[in-house]
Amino acid sequence: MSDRFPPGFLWGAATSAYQIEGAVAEGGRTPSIWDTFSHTPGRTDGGDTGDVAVDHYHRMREDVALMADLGLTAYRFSVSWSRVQPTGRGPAVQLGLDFYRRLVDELLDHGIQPALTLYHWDLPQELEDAGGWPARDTAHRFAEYAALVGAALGDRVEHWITLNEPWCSAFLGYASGVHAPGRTEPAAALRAAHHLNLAHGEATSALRAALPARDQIAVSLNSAVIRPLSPDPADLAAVRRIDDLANGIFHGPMLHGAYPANLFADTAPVTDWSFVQDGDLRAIQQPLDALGLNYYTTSLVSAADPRGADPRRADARADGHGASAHSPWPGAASVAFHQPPGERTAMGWTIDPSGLYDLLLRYTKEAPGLPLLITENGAACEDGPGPDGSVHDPDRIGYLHDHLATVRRAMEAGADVRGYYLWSLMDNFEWSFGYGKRFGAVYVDYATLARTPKSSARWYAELARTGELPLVPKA
Ligand code: IFM
Repeated sequence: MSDRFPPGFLWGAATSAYQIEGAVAEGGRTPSIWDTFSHTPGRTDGGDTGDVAVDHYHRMREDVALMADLGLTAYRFSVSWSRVQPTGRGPAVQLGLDFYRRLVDELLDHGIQPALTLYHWDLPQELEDAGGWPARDTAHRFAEYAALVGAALGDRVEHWITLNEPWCSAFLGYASGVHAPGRTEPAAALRAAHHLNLAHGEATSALRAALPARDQIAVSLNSAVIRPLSPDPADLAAVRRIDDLANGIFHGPMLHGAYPANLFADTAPVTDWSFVQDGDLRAIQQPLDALGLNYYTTSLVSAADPRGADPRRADARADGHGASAHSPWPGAASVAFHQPPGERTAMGWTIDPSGLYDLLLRYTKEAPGLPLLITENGAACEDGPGPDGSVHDPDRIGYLHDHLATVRRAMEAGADVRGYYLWSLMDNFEWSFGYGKRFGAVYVDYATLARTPKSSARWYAELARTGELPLVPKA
C-alpha cells in the first residue's frame, strides 16, 4: 500500500470561534449560549470561560502566519453568529463581517483555502431565550444568517459547512445538559435535532442562492462508530438503536430524505414527533458537494442488564462526553455503554483507527459518489514544555500517523476522501473541560498566550509538504 496521498489532497487544521477567538464583547458581539453557560457556576472545569480563549481575534495575523509556516493548504474555522448578527435576526453587523473578511483575505494571501463553518455550537443567547433549537423559528433564523454570510464572503470562500456536529448541539445541549444551554429535556432534544436538520436544509438552499456555482457545501457530522459488546441479538439491537440516534437521525433526512425506520417507535415514550411538518424532509434533503466526518473514537454498547449481573456490563457508563445524571440518548434506557478496550487519550477516549476505516467505507456505500472530508480528527494529550521550552508530543504523532495510514487504506479500498483537518490547530477552550484538555498541534501557554509548535506540528508540516506519511520518530 502506498503512503502517498494524491496531489491536491487538502491538508488542514480546524478550530471554532468560541474555542479560540476571545474578544467576546468587542465589535458589537453579544453573548452566545456558551458565554452564558460557561459563566454559570459549576458548568465548566475550574469555571473556565471563552472570554479570552487564545485571543485569536487579536492575534489572527500571527496565527495565519503560523499556519503558513506549517504548510497548511486549508483552514477550517467557524463564524460566531452573535458577532455577525448579534440578536440572531436582522441585518449583519459590518464590524463582525469585517473580522472574517480580514481572516479570509489573510488566508488567501498565504495560499491557504478557507473552509467556513456557519455553526459550531454558539447560538446567540437571544435566540435561546426565544426557545433555542427546540423552536422551529431558529431554523429559519439560521437560514437568514447563512444568506448574510454567504453574500458577504461567497466571492472568496469556496468551502462551506453548515453545522458542526449537530448531535452535540441537540443531545448534549438539551438532553444531558453538559453543553450549553444545559437543558435536560429529552423531548426538546429530539425537537432540536429536527430543527437542526431543517436549519441545515434551509441554509443549504439559501447558500446555493447566494454563492457562486463553484462553491462547495457540506455538513460535519460526528458520526459514531458503534460496536456491540457481543454478537448476542440483544446487543446488536442496542447498536441499531444508538446508531439511529447518533447517525441516522441526521444523515437519514440529510442524505436520504427520511428518518430511520425505527426511530419514531423507539422514542415514542419521549415524543410523538408532531413537530415534523409536511415538506420538511424535502427541505432537509439538499444535494451536497461533500460530507464532513469528525472522528475520534468508537463506542461499545450492549443491552442493559436490569439485574446488573453480567460483569462485562458492570462498567461505569462511558460514552465520553462528560458526567451528567441525565442521558444524552432519549428513548435508549435499554442500552448500556462500556469503555472500549485499548489505550486512551487524555479525554479517556479509546484510540481505534479501525473505526475511521469503517466510517469512511460506510459512507462510501451509503452515499455513493459523495466526496468525503475528514473535518476533525485528533487527540488530547498531556502536553507540556520541556526544560528547553520545546513541546514533544509523540503520542499525538502516533495517533495522527495511525489514523492517516487508515485513511490512505480506506482510499485504496474506494473511499473518495478529499482532505483532512487536524483537530486542532492550537490548544483551546475544550468546552465543559475548560483549558485542561490540550488538542492542539501548537502549544498555547495560557499565562502569556505564546504559541509554540509541538513536534506533531512539525511532523504534520512534513506530511503537508510531501504528501507522504512521515515515519513516527522514536520516543
Ligand atoms: O473540541 C471539540 C470540537 O469543538 C468539536 N469536536 C470534538 C472536539 C474535541 O472534543
